[in-house]
Amino acid sequence: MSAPTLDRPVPDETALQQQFDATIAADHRIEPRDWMPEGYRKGLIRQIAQHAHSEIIGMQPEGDWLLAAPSLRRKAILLAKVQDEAGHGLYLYSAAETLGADRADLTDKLIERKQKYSSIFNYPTLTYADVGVIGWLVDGAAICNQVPLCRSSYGPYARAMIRVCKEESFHQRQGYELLMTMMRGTDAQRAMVQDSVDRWWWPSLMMFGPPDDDSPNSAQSMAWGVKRHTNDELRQRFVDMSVPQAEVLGVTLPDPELALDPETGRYRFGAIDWSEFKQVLAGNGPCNDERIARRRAARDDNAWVTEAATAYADKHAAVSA
Ligand code: FAQ
Repeated sequence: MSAPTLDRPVPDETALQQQFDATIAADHRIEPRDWMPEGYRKGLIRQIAQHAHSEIIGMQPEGDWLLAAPSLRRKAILLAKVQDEAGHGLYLYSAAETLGADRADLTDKLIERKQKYSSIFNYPTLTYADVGVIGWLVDGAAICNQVPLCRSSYGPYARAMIRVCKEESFHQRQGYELLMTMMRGTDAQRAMVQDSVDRWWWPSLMMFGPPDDDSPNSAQSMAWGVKRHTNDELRQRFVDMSVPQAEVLGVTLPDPELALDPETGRYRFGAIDWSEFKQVLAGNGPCNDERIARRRAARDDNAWVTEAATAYADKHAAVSA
């Protein structure tokens, strides 16, 4: 009698694909141990890496105000927010690693401009009102975009989004509270808030990505359950959410065409300048060079820390072997 074998038959690619399709159709999660099509893996690494890079580069515009915050309280709030963004970047890089990506390699691709980060972080923070407006509009847009990603089909990404969204909701409220305080202040402070809203409104709308008819990744990403809504759907949701908040704040959104459509109950808005978006993506925004240069310096100047930690870990491994 032959010995029992523990080997299980290896399913063929067609069976694996069918299993993957069935998991997606049932709205269950794909986990790192599961087979997945190469396009799904690559597409996720692309999106998660760009998201992680956005969080890390996104520390810079607000970080510029850490040494010039107007009070100890504002400094403590800002410091906590910027640290949260670093944490979000780390969860996201970890999620990308579960797909086989290497974090150092992703950082190199960012610095070599082979991978993107959100267009919004290529604009300068000129006044402290910008800190409030980033919290209100940029975190607000990020939440709108990311709450549906908590139901994304890839387990580690979806789970990371739950905590990220909770923290970003807090960021959005602190930004709005800062703006409320400034709006109750002097005429100069109110003017500062209005000027900031004027500069950040349109770039915030661009955060949602190109219009649906010019979004090469959307259809496949939605079929795989990575994205749950199109770019234009989420942009509209953000506009509908922000207009009443602007009214309560007492600021004017810089769009003369913004008007409630009584039939749909949604706000119509003016045309977005997609040529500006394309310029920023091509590396020609106001701060692209500065953002990348600072990230490059952080990698190069701190390389000795990685080397020392690696040497220490190797030494310990050798001793315990
Ligand atoms: N900026 O085909 P689609 C934050 C690229 S986190 C730059 O529509 P997709 C937190 C896109 O990658 C903000 N590039 O692409 C925070 C693609 O290029 P590729 C980041 C953009 O992926 C707050 C090409 O254009 N959030 O703010 C942008 O289906 C405050 C064609 O586009 C996320 O990443 C853009 N705005 O849809 C931190 C959320 N839009 O990759 C600090 C997750 C598009 O083929 C302070 N990501 N592109 O070379 C997503 O939901 C999606 O990736 C979209 C784009 C919606 C961004």
